[in-house]
Amino acid sequence: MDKNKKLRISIVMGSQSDYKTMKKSEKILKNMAIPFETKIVSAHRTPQRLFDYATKARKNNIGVIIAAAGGSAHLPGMIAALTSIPVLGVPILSKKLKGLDSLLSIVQMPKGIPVGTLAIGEDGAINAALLAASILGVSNIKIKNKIDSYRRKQTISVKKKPKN
Ligand code: RP5
Repeated sequence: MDKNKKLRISIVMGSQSDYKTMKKSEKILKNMAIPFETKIVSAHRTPQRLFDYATKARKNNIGVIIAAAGGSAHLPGMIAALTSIPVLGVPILSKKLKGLDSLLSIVQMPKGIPVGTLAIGEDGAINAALLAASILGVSNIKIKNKIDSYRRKQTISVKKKPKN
């Protein structure tokens, strides 16, 4: 890692088909002008790409990894096994089991190699981006301020009474 360079967030997903969900992570980070990259890396279809990606992530100034996968979703856990950069897992809404398979695969990591797991689908993608930004915000005041501002706007947007 180059100490003079700002840390980026890496969004990685198992398939092109995950991108419609993971665009939601990108949107949050774009709106906050937080630097990120987006990649497709499949744990079972491109294992060598997975190894290269995870082992070079720190050198590539990645501060947090958002890893999305569906079905037997081993991508986040495999990345976490290869790097100590924090990994946030997003379970993709799968066709057959509605993402329950993805959720359980990601959340049930055995002790020793943690993966922070978010909600299934788009809510998870949005929250993963917000959480990744919050993590970088611990040591980056500009990012912390962006998160605070996002929350203030969200609070203001909630009406006191429901509309008819
Ligand atoms: C996983 O298999 C991917 O993360 C994706 O959610 C799921 C289905 O992949 P495709 O068949 O759409 O490529 O590896």
